[in-house]
Amino acid sequence: MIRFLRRSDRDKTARAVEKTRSAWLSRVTSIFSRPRLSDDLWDDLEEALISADVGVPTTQKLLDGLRGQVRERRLDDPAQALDLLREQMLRILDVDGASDRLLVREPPLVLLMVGVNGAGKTTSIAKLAHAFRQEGRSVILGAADTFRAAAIDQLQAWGRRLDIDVIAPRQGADPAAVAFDTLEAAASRRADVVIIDTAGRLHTRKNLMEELKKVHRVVGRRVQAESRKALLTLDATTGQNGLIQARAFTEAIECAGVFLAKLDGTAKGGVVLSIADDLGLPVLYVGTGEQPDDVAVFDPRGMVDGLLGGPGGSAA
Ligand SMILES: Nc1nc2c(ncn2[C@@H]2O[C@H](COP(=O)(O)OP(=O)(O)OP(=O)(O)O)[C@@H](O)[C@H]2O)c(=O)[nH]1
Ligand SMILES: [Mg+2]
Repeated sequence: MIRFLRRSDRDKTARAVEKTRSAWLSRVTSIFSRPRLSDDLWDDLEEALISADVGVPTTQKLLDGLRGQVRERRLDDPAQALDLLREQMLRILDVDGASDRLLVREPPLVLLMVGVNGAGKTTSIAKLAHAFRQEGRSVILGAADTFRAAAIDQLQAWGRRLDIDVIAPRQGADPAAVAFDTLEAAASRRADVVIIDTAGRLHTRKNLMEELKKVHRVVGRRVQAESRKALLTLDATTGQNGLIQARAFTEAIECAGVFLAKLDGTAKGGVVLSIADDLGLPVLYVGTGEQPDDVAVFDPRGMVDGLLGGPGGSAA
């Protein structure tokens, strides 16, 4: 089995939630530095979690788990409760089999990038391509966003900048045809990784979602199931709204995991917990800026440390 991008980036993941941390940490610190556990403390924690876009169901789950353990172990020390919160968050983020989602028996790994308009698909593809290349893999990109000429140009510009081949649509080609051409080219060049860009689409546009399924089927006919993965790109700054859109995508096609873009730009990084818990999808990568290096292989512990401060002590 081959694992692409082996090393998870603990520090980089932690730094990606810097904005959330700075908006949040003083609040969490003051909650957990109180002398004892009280109803007030739970209420304030609930509010703090929701303000960071953890979402109501996931917040409830965290609080219920936490209170249960505090009762069971007869704890009264808020610092111990903070450690338990850390554990609960880790448990939620460790989605079953997350680290195996991108294992393939033999190359190529074929990624189909999907998501709503402007989520960050094309930029994230460039980042992944760059990271795969740095690991010594050959990469080929398919510009299956045939709606806008500018979209093809955008991917081609990345290709030139990073020295990566981009398969562009022939005159009048539809997205499925581009996907097909890209896979042909990948086979003849023996590429290790293929990434197919798609047009952003609102989850409510039925015909566009049907088109996406068609692209997915075309890939499915040429690539065995275990080697093709759809990655859902979500814009972290859209918080809980993004989740509603995400659900429509996961219902249309099976997604292996999430590329959470623009985590650097939001104080609502708690949304990662909802993605794991509500969608049941692992966050595999996070976007940390607009440059090719601004990507981290998601590390759950880095995320929790980033949100709550390092382990075994105060949140400060
Ligand atoms: N700060 C920050 N900006 C990002 C990140 N990822 C993408 N962007 C920016 O978000 C904007 C949209 O990115 P695109 O990659 O074009 O998004 P897209 O999903 O391909 O958009 P469509 O093709 O129009 O659907 C661009 O300005 C990117 O530079 C990120 O991780 N951090
Ligand atoms: Mg795009």
